[in-house]
Amino acid sequence: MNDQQKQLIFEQAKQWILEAGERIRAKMHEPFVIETKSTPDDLVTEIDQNTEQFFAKKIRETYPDHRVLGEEGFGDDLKDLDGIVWIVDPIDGTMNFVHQKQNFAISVGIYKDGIGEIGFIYDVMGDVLYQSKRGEGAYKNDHKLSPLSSDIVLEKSIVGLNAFWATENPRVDKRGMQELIRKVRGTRSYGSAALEFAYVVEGNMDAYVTMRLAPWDVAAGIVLLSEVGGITTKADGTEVDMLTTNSIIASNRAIHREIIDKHIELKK
Ligand code: 2AM
Ligand code: CA
Ligand code: CA
Repeated sequence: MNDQQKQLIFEQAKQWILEAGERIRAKMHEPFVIETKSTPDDLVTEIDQNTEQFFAKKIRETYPDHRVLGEEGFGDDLKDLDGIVWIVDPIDGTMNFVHQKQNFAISVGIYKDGIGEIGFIYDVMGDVLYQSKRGEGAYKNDHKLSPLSSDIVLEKSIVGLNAFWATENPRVDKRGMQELIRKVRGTRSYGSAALEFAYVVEGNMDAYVTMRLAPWDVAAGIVLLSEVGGITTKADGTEVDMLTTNSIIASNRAIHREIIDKHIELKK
């Protein structure tokens, strides 16, 4: 992908994302079918499915050699990340979409040979598009975001985390998480991993800590965050694997190591 091709793909993706957002806003106040997936709280609506189909169709028609990794199963069954792969979450924050009709996002990351080249997170109801190309910075709509401050300590940080991880759970020791909650200035939980990433990118939060996310939850956010000097790893500090689920610490570099070393004790 040379710079010109990257720019064309970027502009095309942006157009589809804005169009998909428009379609979601138009349909969301009419009745829609809600189903559950793995658990009674794991929701999917026909709008999630229609939106992913919209992207899969556009991508396949326009770029037959690109592949799609999507949450709702309309993409390809990927065994590797060779070539150009669009990693799409049509609605991130479906529970918010159903219950609140806000605080959900479209997340699109475009990777080449496993490297994140383009990242978009679109806050559909806020009409805010976070956008980035690798090496060219991150933007909130047309406003270029500043590099994250290096002058920050955990005691004065705001950290995004789901309260579930501070209760007894199979993945992480709850006491470490409780100490983290007590140490930081404040915690937040927005219910959309993509938006939590976006808030770290714009410096509204200093870290986002969670124990289980899928590739489509993080693909765009990782690209955006690295463009402001932030870092995303698994909760043990190792590299995120974009073909499977991961624990995630997405954070300002100044506090990343301290969160991992002092507060995260993974089980098994
Ligand atoms: P979703 O709305 O696309 O399902 C909620 O805290 C965040 O976690 C949302 O971004 C949600 O994405 C994601 N999420 C919910 N269930 C998940 C699961 N079983 N595995 C990975 N991510 C999940
Ligand atoms: Ca998601
Ligand atoms: Ca989703």
